[in-house]
Amino acid sequence: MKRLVLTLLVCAALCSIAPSAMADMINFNSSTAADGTLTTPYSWATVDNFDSGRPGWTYNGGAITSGSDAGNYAAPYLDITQYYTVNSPSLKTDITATVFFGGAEYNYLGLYWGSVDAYNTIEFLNGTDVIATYSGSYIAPPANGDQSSSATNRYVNFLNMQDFDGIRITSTTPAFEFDNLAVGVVPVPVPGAVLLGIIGLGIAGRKLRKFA
Ligand SMILES: [Ca+2]
Ligand SMILES: [Ca+2]
Repeated sequence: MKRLVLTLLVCAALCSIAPSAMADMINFNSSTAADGTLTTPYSWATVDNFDSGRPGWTYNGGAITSGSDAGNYAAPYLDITQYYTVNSPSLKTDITATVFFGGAEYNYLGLYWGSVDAYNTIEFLNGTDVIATYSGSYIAPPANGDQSSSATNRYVNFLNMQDFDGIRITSTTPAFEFDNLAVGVVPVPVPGAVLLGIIGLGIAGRKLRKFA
């Protein structure tokens, strides 16, 4: 009985850790979309592929394009579909663009980030507050903008972020290109399932000790 009480206390402590208190996490996992591009591996995320069935978010400052134009924009590696570009002079885009996700708050963002450059930056916004900033050189050092390297053309996932409702994309030199922008809320484990798992481990441990 003492052991069960202890187990319940441990579970209560674990279950009380809010996702927002966890350190943010970045990974480069991806799946392949029907159009052949790298996209989010998470089925619970909503994706804008800049081609069809778009979610209707609010974009300002950049432009949708496809293909490449030297010195202005370059398609993410092997991406023959439409994507979004920021600071591409021939398209008259701004140095900075914003995306707002319809008023909802999320803690996950993913994007197929093409030709990552040291001068590319993503800021996570909540209203007018900047809650996190990541540079290209942090994500894919040395972030030299190589247009065909898998190191500088990768799907990037930001998980368990502080809640955000928009992002600001900056590229002080051409350009910041991305496709398959995704947002979502990271699912949290169901406390009951966690409790059952811990109790199950305890029972299994007792059985193993009996045979030891
Ligand atoms: Ca696309
Ligand atoms: Ca680039």
